[in-house]
Amino acid sequence: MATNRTFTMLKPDSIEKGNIGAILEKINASGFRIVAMKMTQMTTADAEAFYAVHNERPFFGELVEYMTRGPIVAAILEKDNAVEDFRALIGATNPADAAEGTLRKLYAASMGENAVHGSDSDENAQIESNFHFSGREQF
Ligand code: FUP
Repeated sequence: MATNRTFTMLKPDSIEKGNIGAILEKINASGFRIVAMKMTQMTTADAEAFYAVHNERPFFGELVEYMTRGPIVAAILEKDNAVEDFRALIGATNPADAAEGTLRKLYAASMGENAVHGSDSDENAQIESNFHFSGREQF
């Protein structure tokens, strides 16, 4: 059964370009409620663990370097059908393939620096939320 929560990160390029406000506005305007949010910086070990599923891929080193080079904004979002609807809002992994109006079409420079993360399943939404929000921060 689909849950009503997903997890997102505004990636370092979004923070560097000053796009936090614009992206959060789109997220809110699309009907998502922010239930937890923080700015943080991932360590190399954090990024390697978060993206462990990709650790055999040729782009893994660049992905870890990118995700650790500056702060990110991590958030838990709530909406009916959150995972699927948020994936639709962010658009394809490669911004060149992303639909008009999607966050990656609007704000991402390339597949390697694609502005926003969105969980791809309810199970991963829970795992990723727990990864970034634990203890007193658990919502
Ligand atoms: P997505 O679910 O759309 O964020 O994409 P993936 O989980 O497949 O990939 C995670 C991240 O790895 C992407 F955001 C960008 C990076 N990546 C590449 O740099 N090259 C690729 O070929 C695939 C992914």
